Amino acid sequence: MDKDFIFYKKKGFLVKKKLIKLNLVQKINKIILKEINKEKKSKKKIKDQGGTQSYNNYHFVYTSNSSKNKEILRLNNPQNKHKIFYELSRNKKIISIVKKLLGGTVRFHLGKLNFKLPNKKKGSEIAWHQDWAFYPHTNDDLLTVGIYLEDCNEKNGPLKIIPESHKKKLYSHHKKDKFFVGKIDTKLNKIKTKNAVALTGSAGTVVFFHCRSIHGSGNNHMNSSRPLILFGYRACDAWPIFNDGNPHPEIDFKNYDKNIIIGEKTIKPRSVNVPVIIPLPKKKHFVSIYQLQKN
Ligand SMILES: O=C(O)CCC(=O)C(=O)O
Repeated sequence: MDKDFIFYKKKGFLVKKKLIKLNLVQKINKIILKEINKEKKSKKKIKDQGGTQSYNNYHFVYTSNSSKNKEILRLNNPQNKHKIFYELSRNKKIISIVKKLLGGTVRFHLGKLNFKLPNKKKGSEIAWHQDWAFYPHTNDDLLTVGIYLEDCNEKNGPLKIIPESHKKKLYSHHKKDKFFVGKIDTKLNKIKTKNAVALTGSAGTVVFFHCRSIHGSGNNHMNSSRPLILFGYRACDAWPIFNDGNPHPEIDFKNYDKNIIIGEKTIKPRSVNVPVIIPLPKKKHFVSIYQLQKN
């Protein structure tokens, strides 16, 4: 059997160093710089945005709604913003690995570009969580791909993952069993976070992790941001049982199927005995994990 597949199944993650060529990464970084400068100069009033994803739906997430000292934390749905991101989300090298890890079919699920600003610009820590808690499906053949656009070492706030945690339970992401807060109380649950592995790598390194792997990231102690593109993929027969704001069959069936990259349309979900906790109620509508986890 393929060694990447064996490693991923055992550990719940996989790192492929320099999978994306540096000249493509540099091209992407130039586009990001241009888009960010344009956005920062724009006089448009910032307001919380959410909702479902249509083809040209994307938005920037800011540290604050006020026009003073605001910094961009994230670009949501970069694949809808510029074709370079769309093409990256369909990159052959990435998709061939995703196909292998998901068992043969691939449907695009979600995209985001997290900047992880330096500490002094209020860059955010991401608390320990399992992505599965945010979007339960009928089976757990879902994964996230992370693409580093700059070199990332221990000091830049790399993604950290607890090996083999994808095989264990789904932890509560609710606060005192009341509101969904999108993070695990690791002390209460006696989770050994010191066993976490930092997924570091130079620009162009691509990491893959299972939707049930416990992960998070710390502060960025360097002076520049740590841009990381995250793309989510799911097997074609993994049916969302909750509308997470990404392409959803009950919202736009055609768009849901347009996101198939490898495989056939189906209305026959594969149901597996997976742990599910519905991520509701929420105290209010949060536009990003940053606000949600602060709650
Ligand atoms: O940007 C990061 O370091 C991690 C982000 C993450 O886990 C998420 O957005 O769900």
